[in-house]
Amino acid sequence: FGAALLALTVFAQPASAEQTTRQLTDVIPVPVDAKPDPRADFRLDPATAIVAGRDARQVAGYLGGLLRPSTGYRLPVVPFAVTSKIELDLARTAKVGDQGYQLDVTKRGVTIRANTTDGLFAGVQTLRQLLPPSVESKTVQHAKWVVPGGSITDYPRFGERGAMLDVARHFFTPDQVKLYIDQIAQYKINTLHLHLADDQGWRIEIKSWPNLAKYGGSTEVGGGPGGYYTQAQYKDLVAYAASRHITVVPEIDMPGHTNAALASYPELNCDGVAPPLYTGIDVGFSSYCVDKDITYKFLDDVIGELAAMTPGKYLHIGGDEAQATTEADYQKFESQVLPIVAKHGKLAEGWHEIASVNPPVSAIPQFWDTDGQDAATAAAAAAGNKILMSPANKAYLDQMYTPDSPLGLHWAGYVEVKDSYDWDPATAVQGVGEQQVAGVEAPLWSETLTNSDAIEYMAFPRLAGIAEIGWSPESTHDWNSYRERLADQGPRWTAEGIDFYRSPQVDWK
Ligand code: TNX
Repeated sequence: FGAALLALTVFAQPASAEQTTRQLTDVIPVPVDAKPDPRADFRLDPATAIVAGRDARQVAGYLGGLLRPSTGYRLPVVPFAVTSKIELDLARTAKVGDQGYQLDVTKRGVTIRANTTDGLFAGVQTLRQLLPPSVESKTVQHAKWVVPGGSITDYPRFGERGAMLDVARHFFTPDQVKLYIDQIAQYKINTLHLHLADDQGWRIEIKSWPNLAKYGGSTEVGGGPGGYYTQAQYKDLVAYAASRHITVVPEIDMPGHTNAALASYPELNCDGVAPPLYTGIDVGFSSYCVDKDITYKFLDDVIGELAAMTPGKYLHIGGDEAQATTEADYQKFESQVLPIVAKHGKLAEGWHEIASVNPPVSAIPQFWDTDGQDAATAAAAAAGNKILMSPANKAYLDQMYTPDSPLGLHWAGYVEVKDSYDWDPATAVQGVGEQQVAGVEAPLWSETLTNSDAIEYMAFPRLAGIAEIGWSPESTHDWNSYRERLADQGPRWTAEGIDFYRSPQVDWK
């Protein structure tokens, strides 16, 4: 009897994750609504085609590119119905808004419907996670490519789910940024905030002020060679992000965090003397010269060139940690800069300090502090401004996980996987409720990060949690469910080559 029981126990274990059909809810971010139908599983086969009309062809091409390497199937994109299909249907779809989708799986195929191509793309990310993890492999795998039967209706809680990459403290090449774009897109992140200028480096070519990039971009933290994006490279990055349905928000930090610019042009300094380039990691020591006209001529040129090559609505003007600028000067400075942003047809985003200058109602302060309160941010929310949520002790991807983390800073505390998941954007900041929240963003500062492995180690798993908080309804929030779904992502990340942190809080598969 004992032996029989033992045998039973052994047989009750699934042989491997690959052989079990996945559940319709085994997805991050967890969908709004899922109705499984176990009799309706669909299995991809060599004859499966991707059906898409003209408007959906870009997403179809992306989907084919994802599935072909591991399945080895041809997966042609065709305009008409076939027997075994994944269909992308851009059609009026009730309830899912402009970013959501409806996904239906029957024995004959998968249909994703959405009102927009953004919605179709989001649905594709869900489909991808419904397939076995080895679908992420870059070489042909022998697996049963089964998609669990049923229907999903899904749409985001907040419009903006962002990731920020600091390319100023350490420079990352266009290919490194593209890799990160591909990685964040799978969690329905729709905004990439690029921190393009700080004390240690200026990373974007400005044709009217060429020394910014050439000299101001010539180093980085630790004294490495730095680098910058030419305007052509930046436009290519913006287009690449757009192909992943991600909007780029470029940031030029000011009036502080400006040593690289001040070092490049002596006339931007109050005393007319350029400071040396800076390769340390202190903050709060630099400021533009608020009383000089040239400061605003300079910023008009910079913002003008940046606006002209940025299709998104928002430019980020920093505004944080201006300890080297007096409060009166800060007010004066921002009251001149905000109209320059508007003059070039853009709306302003800024760190939450900009809430103190009575910004236009269209401006978005980004809350980054750890104590959940800031009177000016609450006042801006009361005045109708939307607030972007990045509380550092929850959402900062550069903070160490534990005292043993080999990378990262820890001024905001240690941020383990559970910490980064356990918060609610609608109660994170006093006086800022659900309706005033623009969304969430996970910033990745790069003082201690020099390559893609380091980016991956800090972003994964935490980015997935921030993405779920920004997308899934508050009613689905549940650490135990989340940590099980997160465990499922491990084999996917391994197949993708993502070097993630294997937190002991998760029973990795
Ligand atoms: C604070 S929070 C900063 C950055 C640093 C970061 C390091 C904020 C808006 N500014 O300048 O890189 O801490 O964690």
